[in-house]
Amino acid sequence: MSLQALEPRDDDRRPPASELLEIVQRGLRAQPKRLPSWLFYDERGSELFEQICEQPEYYLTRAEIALLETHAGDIARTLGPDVRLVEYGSGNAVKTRQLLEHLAFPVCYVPVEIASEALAASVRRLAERFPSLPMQPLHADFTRPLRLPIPPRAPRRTVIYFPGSTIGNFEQREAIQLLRTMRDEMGEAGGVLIGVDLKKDAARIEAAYNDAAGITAEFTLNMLARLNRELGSDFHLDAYRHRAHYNPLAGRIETHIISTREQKVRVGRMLASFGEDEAMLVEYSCKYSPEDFAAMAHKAGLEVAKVWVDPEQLFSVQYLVR
Ligand code: AVJ
Repeated sequence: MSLQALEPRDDDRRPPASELLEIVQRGLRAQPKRLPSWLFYDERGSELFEQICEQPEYYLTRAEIALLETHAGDIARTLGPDVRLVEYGSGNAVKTRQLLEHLAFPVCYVPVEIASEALAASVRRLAERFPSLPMQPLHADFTRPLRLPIPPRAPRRTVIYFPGSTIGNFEQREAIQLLRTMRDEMGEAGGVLIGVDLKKDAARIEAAYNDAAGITAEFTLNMLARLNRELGSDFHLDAYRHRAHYNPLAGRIETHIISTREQKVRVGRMLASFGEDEAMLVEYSCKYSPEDFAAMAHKAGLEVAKVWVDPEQLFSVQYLVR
């Protein structure tokens, strides 16, 4: 089973508890145990993720925002006028605003998000700043083929915006699959504007996923709190801990939940056993060299037209075309 094989679901199109139950039971039965990373993002988890972005060690968000700021003009010129901007995932307020501010005559903005509360919130925020920009929120799972709404006027191109290095949460095969889906959605003249975290000193990467304030650890363990709340399971939160290590061969952070003692957990009718120090995989965050990423994009039928990198070479924003 792969981490993303299980479709993300949200809080209102929440799978019937029985479906969530099945997903979790399957993950606990797997050897080694693993749960999909989208389970992090309930309301509390989304809140904690926003706090992660403000931690001094978590360089990703700051680096990406700085890149967008520094290269806003160049990025806007590269995309050209009359763009239909389709964002995968709920609009990150700051990044999306920055981008939209610099685009020439954007045709419309289409946020694609499976959590309808987050979707509505991001549209509300952006509508204040861009009152005359048509918005066509799409309540959907972007890992599946979309039915994009008919734009209010013909765009010169459709640009898929996928910031935040969320692509890193997908294993190679799934990432290629997702890039292929984007290629299909954007059409012949379209492009993909994507945030990609770069390979770098392992200590720097590990620190980003082990912040001193312990926010990431809380974010990780919130997954178990969520399951207790939604499934009535009885994970003992104080008998598990967060562990995030960089695997240099695979080029990714591997986040596990570690059982600190031998214990059992009841999840529905299932009784699962954890050994002392047993690790359950909950997230990959893949890091790429520019060459790695270009090769992967190529496998999806996309070429890198332009890359923007900060002076410290922490992060990249890349523009992909057919
Ligand atoms: C939202 C997937 C980009 O992998 O860096 C942050 C999620 N997990 N800290 C990432 C996350 C732990 C984040 N992404």
